[in-house]
Amino acid sequence: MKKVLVAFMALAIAMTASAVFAMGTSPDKTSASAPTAAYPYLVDNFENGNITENPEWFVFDNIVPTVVRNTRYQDGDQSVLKTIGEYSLNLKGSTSSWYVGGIGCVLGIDASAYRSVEMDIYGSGENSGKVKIELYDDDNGNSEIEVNSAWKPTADDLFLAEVDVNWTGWKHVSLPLSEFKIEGGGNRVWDPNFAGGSGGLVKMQIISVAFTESGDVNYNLDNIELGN
Ligand SMILES: [Ca+2]
Ligand SMILES: [Ca+2]
Ligand SMILES: [Ca+2]
Ligand SMILES: [Ca+2]
Repeated sequence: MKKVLVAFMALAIAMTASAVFAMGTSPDKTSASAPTAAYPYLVDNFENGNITENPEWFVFDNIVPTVVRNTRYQDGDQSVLKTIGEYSLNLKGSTSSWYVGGIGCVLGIDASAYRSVEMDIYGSGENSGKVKIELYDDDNGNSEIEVNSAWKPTADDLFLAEVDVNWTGWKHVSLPLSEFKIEGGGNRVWDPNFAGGSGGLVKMQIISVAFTESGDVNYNLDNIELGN
């Protein structure tokens, strides 16, 4: 029995060592791709004026995403106003059953170094909407997220945070990953690296839900980033 335990511990140590080694040698291609970001990884600042490239966002259900000029959105935190550039993303939609719809993008990055999701949100008042941030961490090494009929991952982790947008104007929101809720059927550990053929942080989704069963959402997003 003792021998088995020792062998197991040796294996565990070897696995830990190889994981550390894999992390240490993984290429850091993320810092170069975010030249103007205040945080290490820029997902989107919408300055290219569209949601179809860098990154390409997919849209589902009843949310209407529109890249808009920020000249119409000047209220709120003045320090945020200095960072939003020319464009942001307006998300608008209606529902009769809470959920409106969402947007998402494929990332496929080793996100191990990041500790937070950062974004600027422009609220349109007390009932702007509930924003759900979803991060999908591949755990079965196939760079894909297999889901069940309730859209929950069956072999990978889903990390989830929510923000109630109940204000007017711009506000910076910082969401520590340590406070994200874990769902799905992965290993329940934030390990979005390329070990074992994993696709790392495979995708991000941003879902809109109304504050009332029958109602609208209306808010803007800008400078969506991963922070450390
Ligand atoms: Ca912008
Ligand atoms: Ca993983
Ligand atoms: Ca997977
Ligand atoms: Ca995981």
